[in-house]
Amino acid sequence: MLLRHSHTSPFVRKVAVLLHEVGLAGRVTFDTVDGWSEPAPLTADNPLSMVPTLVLDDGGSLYDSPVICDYLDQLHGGKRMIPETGTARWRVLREQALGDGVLDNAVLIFVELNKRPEEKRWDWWLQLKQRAIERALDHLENDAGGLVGRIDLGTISIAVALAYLDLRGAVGQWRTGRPALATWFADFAQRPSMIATAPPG
Ligand SMILES: N[C@@H](CCC(=O)N[C@@H](CS)C(=O)NCC(=O)O)C(=O)O
Repeated sequence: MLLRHSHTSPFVRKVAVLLHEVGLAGRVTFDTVDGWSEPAPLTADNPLSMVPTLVLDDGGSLYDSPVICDYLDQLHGGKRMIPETGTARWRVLREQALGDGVLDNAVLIFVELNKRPEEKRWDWWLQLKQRAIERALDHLENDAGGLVGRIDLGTISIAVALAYLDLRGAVGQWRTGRPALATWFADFAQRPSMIATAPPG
């Protein structure tokens, strides 16, 4: 399998952490692309020109990151990263949605601050996105006890989202006032899967 990726994409990192956790990292080769420049090999596999995009051995492709993670989770014989049934399944999928939602908002903030000309910056939009992230973080602080000791797609998604906030500084000091979440993340960030997938530099 070939993963079309970029080094800083947090959605790619979610897939990469899962690959390490389930022991499939050696099955995937990586092709570095810039989705923003719409390269032909990427748009051929994913008309949305987004990473991650997974190219399968039969030439087919899968996107986006939740679909790729679901596919990969069915390729190994170990403990499922997405529980198959019950309340645990819906908790994990909801946590993935929350982590991905934080990332969607953080990426939009990054675009507003780094790609849009400064004179066209829209403060109302920026603050709307920042408030969504702040509310998600407050929710996670209240729920942090339920994250402890778990390795699944829910906790992976949340950890990757928090790491991206550190990388881009989308909402400043997110740890302030959220000690339980900060402590949980400090521990999760030490996992070999997180260390192996850290963005360069
Ligand atoms: N929902 C998608 C989001 C992926 C995404 O936003 N990827 C960004 C990089 S972080 C991208 O490829 N952007 C290029 C573009 O929008 O043209 C997923 O979960 O995979």
